[in-house]
Amino acid sequence: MANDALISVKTVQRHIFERQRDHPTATGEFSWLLSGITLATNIIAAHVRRAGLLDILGDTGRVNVQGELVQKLDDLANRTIVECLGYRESLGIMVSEEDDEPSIVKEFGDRAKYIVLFDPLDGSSNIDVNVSIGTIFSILQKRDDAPAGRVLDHILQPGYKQIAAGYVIYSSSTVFVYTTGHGVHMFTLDPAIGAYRLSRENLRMPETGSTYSINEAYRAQFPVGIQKYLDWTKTDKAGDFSLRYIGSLVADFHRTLLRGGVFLYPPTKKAPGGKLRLLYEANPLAFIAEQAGGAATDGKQRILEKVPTSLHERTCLIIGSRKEVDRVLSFWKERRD
Ligand code: AFP
Repeated sequence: MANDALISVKTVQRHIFERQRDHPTATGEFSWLLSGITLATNIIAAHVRRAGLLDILGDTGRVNVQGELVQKLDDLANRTIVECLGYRESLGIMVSEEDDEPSIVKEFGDRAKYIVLFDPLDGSSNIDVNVSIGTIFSILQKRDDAPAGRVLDHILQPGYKQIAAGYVIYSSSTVFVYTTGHGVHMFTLDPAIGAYRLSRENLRMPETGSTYSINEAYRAQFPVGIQKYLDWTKTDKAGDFSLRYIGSLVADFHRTLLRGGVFLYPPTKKAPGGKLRLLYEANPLAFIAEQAGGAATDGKQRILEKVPTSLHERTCLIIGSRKEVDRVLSFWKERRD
């Protein structure tokens, strides 16, 4: 029994390494970069677990580029990721949701060819109240057709160009989910050995689901079509729909990935173009959703086809089970006002 348990240990590092063997031209640099992300999130998880015991709750007093008060844990997570990735040879640029400007780690060269974009701690307003939070990341490769010095040309690529994306949710357990475009794989941090162990390979999102996730307090500000969808979820025809909203995108998405249903952040009067960040939130989660058989749109176009025009661009987001996303769109198309 004890031996069986040992034999079944498949860590995220081993998984990445085995996948790399399917690509004979792979140099291992990309795997090394991904392992930097798992190391950083492992460190962040350790701090999150002890947050109430250390002086890391509350805010730093600083306001970030998004106009939000930076929480101490936001800051710590940001610095941890920068520290763990910064010295990896294959990394050229890091872009954090927390920082105004991208940080150029080194000039692009044969080895430094990757760009990592991340939201170090998603759901900051939940930190101090012990509700699930997460880290989201997206990896791009430098463009061959753009001059190395034109940093933004390399960063502002549509989401379908991502070569990997993933997230970690710090919750009842710490879970790591990633894709490199060959399915979605899920790992759970085993605190006893400090490593992420495989929980589910080739995860599929249910085609449909009866949970909708939205901040319904903004209802009066939503387009009429979205309000009509919300009305429909409460009818006999819809059946037994449930509303679940955590307010940390990672957590709301993770539930949707496993159970099906739909997450919506439509336009509001306050944020007519949507609230969520295209590069650090919508793109990586859209990549994962599609790889798991789900869908993601801003209401007009597939998220992965949006061409970003600025670093901190925001977007509307409807993401989840394909059939439920289509249903929302059919309501919204009828009444866009
Ligand atoms: P915070 O990081 O400020 O908590 O924002 C979290 C978030 O970007 C995303 O994780 C949530 O889905 C969304 O905002 C919640 O927004 P509302 O508070 O407007 O519902």
